[in-house]
Amino acid sequence: MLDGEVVTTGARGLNFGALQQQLHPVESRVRRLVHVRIVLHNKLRESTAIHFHGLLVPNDQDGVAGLTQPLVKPGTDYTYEFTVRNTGSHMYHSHMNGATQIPAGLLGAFIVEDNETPNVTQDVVMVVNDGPLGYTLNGKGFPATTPIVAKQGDTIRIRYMNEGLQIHPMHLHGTAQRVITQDGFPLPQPYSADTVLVAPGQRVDVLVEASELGAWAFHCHILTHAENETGMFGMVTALIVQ
Ligand SMILES: [Cu+2]
Repeated sequence: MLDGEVVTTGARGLNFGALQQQLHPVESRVRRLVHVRIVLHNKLRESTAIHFHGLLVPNDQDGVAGLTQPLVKPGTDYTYEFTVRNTGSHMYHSHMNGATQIPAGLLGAFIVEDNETPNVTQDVVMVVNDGPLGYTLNGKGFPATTPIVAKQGDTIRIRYMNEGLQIHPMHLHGTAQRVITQDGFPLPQPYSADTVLVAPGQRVDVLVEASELGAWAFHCHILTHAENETGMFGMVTALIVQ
């Protein structure tokens, strides 16, 4: 387990959380053509770097330690600077010892708003992850996960982001999920499904109409990530329609 922290701060409300305090993703929302400057302060006991996953950046800002930049050593700082060019649901995460650092929480959502965003009542990021914290949704396993609470008739956008090492088919009971974008690209033909597969590195955006009253189970359907002999755990939450 990592026991340090990475804190970065930048313009436009970008705040990357301290690892120990914030093992849930921090969300940053910006618009296209905004210029961002992000300073990584490495307070870990090992080297790190930040990759902006899905964003179009100059090569030397791509954050790949050992290829596009030196490792950011413990106790040192590193500054990233680029203009945000493409819209969509993107992510940022470590690109150094990633299989350990990313499941431990060195990650977040980096959402670039688009002018054609569908009108929704709620816009929810759901980071799915697996690693030292177990099987998690936004850094928590059931029953500590946060349910989505909606009023009947609401439309909810859910932005799945898989930061883990395994695939996770996310199954919602009671109503369909309308798949509208993948990896920030609008689908030419949106489609409906009740189980949406999210592979490592992928972002998949869906719209859900809260049409049916009740507390609906919402979980990964690889059931070893969700249920055992004592009940539900891990990648389980609920959609509560009131
Ligand atoms: Cu799963």
